[in-house]
Amino acid sequence: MIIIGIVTVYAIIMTGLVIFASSKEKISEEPEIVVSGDVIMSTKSSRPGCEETDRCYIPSVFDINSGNQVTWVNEDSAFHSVTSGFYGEPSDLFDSGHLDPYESFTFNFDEKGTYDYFCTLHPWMKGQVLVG
Ligand SMILES: [Cu+2]
Repeated sequence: MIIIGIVTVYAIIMTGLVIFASSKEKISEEPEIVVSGDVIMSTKSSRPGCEETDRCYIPSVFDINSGNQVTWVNEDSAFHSVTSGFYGEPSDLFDSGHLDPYESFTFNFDEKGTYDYFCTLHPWMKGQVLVG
């Protein structure tokens, strides 16, 4: 009886250690998932309110020289898009489609100008790329 008890306790401890070790592994892998980008779709941008603090797309205005590209990364847990134009009036220059969490989208800007964009899912999300 005592032996069975000891074996059971040992099994429970080992199971706990395995779970602990695998959870630690996941934490150490996390930074590799994060893609670096120029503009971030922030957490909580899927709810209205981020526009009040200018934290839907961060930064909401991005300056580049013509011929360069911009990469957007969705760091939120919800879908987002990067779509040229304004909500209800897309300009058809670029459209990322729905970006999954940690998915990114890159577009090359060859001509100077001001490029407005928005998220097709969240009308309050707006940004601009200024190409000089
Ligand atoms: Cu969105």
